[in-house]
Amino acid sequence: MIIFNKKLLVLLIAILSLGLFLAACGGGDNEEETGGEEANGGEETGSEEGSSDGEFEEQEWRFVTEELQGEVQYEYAAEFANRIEEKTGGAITVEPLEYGALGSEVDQAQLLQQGGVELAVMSPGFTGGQVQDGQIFSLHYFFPADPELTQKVLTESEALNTDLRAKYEEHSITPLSFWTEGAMAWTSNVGIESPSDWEGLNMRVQESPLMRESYDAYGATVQSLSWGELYTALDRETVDAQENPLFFIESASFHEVQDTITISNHNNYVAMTTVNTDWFNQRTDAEKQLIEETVAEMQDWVFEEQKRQNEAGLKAIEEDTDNPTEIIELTDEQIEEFKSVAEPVHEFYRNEVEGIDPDLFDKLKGEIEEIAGE
Ligand code: 6CS
Repeated sequence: MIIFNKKLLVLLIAILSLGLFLAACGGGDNEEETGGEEANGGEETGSEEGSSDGEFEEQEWRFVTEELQGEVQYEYAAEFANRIEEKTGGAITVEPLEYGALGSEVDQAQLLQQGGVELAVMSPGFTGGQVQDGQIFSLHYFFPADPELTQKVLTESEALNTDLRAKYEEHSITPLSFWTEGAMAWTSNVGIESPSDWEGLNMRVQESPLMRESYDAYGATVQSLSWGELYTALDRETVDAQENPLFFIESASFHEVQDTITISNHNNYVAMTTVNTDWFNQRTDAEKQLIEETVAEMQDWVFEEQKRQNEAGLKAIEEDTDNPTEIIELTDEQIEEFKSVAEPVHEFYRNEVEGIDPDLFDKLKGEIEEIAGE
């Protein structure tokens, strides 16, 4: 009797131990709850935990920018990272990367296209040779001079957010939004006040054939460079002039090696929030919605950020007595003179440049007229 009881006790202990062991190993049910590997586009997360309600798998995205910490693009990526982390309870983290971490602007664009990074802030000027229609942002006096109206066009335009987006997607780049970093100004040592002042100047441009055309019309020669090489080129006078928003002229110290800044209102700087197309298409519906909704919310945020930075940039240049810079504001008559040279380039672009979609041009022109005339 006693022997039987002992055997029973040993058996019970064995059954209990097995139960405890299975409970400790039991990951099968959890996997079903979190959606497993498949819901994460096939990526190993290294963890089964997600957001507090299990909606998002743990993952990390890399967000490369063309600017340094403190500048508009980098601060945009940092703000996007904060919002994503907060909305997903820390399940998704985003690493903002500054210019240079992964090469030049052209290298970064290629990296996004190959899926080496998930997100990038990209200036259309660096893929102008690939996505011909993206060159539309290089036309002078085409978008409204007022950055607020330009931001409205960039946010609302169907020609840009649907038609141009599709053109970029043929090259594995999905632009989720277009936004301005503010009005661009020209810097030089000669003081540009009329188109003829450009004659003989060597202008720095990005990788866009149309930028060449715009400056060629004024009589300048052009040279493509990454902005990281521009300070030295201006200092050594291998390049004579460049264009950028005021915050960037100040933070890259271009005003130190240039005598004048012309407030020309010829164009607003445009940047795009982009994602690798395949990567984005593989996201879950909840992830896509999270990204799109955050990008949409940030249109107003980035507009205020560039405004603040451009105002501070101008003030810093004016107060930099060690590096005095003459600031020339073009009069309405002077602007009309520039327009008379720049506007024929719009038609040349529409009708002559290979690979340009004239319908996209016409549609965007109509949308601009509608918004500017409101
Ligand atoms: O001039 C450029 O190329 C740089 N300018 C700005 C405002 N942002 C990044 C870009 O690479």
